[in-house]
Amino acid sequence: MAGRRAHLILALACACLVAGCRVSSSRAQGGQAAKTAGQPGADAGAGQQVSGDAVRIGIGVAETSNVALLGQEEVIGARIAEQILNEPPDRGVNGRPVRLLFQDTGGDEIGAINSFQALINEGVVGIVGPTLSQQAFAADTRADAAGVPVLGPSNTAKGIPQIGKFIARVSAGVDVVAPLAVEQALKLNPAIERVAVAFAQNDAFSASETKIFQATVKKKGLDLAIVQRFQTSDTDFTSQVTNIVGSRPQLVIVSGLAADGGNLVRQLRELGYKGLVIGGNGLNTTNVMPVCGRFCDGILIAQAYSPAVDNPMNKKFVDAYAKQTGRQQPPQFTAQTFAGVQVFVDALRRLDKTKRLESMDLKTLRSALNDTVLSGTYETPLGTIGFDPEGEIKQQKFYVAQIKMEPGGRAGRFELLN
Ligand code: 1QQ
Repeated sequence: MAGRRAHLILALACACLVAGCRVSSSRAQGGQAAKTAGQPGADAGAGQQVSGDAVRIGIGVAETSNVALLGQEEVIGARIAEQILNEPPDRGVNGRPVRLLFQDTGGDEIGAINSFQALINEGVVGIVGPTLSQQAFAADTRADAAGVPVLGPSNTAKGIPQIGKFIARVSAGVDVVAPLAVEQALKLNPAIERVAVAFAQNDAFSASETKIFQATVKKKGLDLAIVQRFQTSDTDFTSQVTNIVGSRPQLVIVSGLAADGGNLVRQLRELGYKGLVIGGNGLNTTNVMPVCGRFCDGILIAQAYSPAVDNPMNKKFVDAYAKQTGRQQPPQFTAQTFAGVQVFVDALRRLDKTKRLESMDLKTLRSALNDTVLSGTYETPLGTIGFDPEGEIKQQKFYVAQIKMEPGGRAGRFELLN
């Protein structure tokens, strides 16, 4: 025991020398600090000892910018996970506390790259992030090159797990989720024949999701009447909604992010469109409600999470979410980010039982953690999940929700239809 303690003290001293002893910080040094610290290379973490103190996991999501409409829900999920996973009986990783380091990516690729770089330089064992696929295609390659495992909490575009060996996701891809919304729309209105589609052409997720929507429309034998493009920075959709209404659709499908997508739906309704609307994953937040107000009512959105999932971890998660926010139903992005942190912590617990964490240098630990993550099965708020060898999530159940706005159009909720 004394020998082990001496080993821990030595390990902690080494970690302090290398990492500047910033274990007590919950916010990594980003921006300029990350740039001057240099880009982590393939030998990142080599020879760097894992300290006997907290295990650090990085959270690199959009806390600011328009994308924070989505990213803020992820921060809440991560914080709830940190709290629950540090409780008895497991108290973090078999008694060693788990500490999350947050790094705001903002809404673009540069922000995501800098934030990932900062987290890697701070010595995190793995990263949950970024918010957008558009950011993941840029930042994940850096983490992969440095041998740092990444779990994408909300990266649903085609090709994310294939970025590299260290990249996996807890966010099911557009190919499995998006078609469910079309099927639900056809249940609500079997007379649908003509469909209009709009998508943000400057966003990787939206471009990927619309391909799936368009293929589904054709597969169902429907008429793809018109395809309209926009930018996530657009606020005026007059030309697109005029063209859409002119094509006389009975269903409009929007793939964009919350601000642009919400505005497009509002302008579409203002122009008099009365048919069904499907919103893609970028509209999958109650933060879209202040954007489209009463016009959000009725939007169909496929879901990778249901608050009704019946397992002990989801019950704890839903309770903690209600206590922290006063709201009853955690949103999908909150649940997925919780699941990302949980997967890392569950995998670390298993790994630590076969090979003590402090016996490995950081590079070895990151690599062993990646292998352990991919080989496990996890009871999460998303249900039972696992991964294929490429890091694609294996998840059993998906859902479709419809937005119900209150009469004043100020507040609303997602009502699950299945
Ligand atoms: C992606 C997404 C976003 C809309 C989630 C926030 O699914 O970028 O892949």
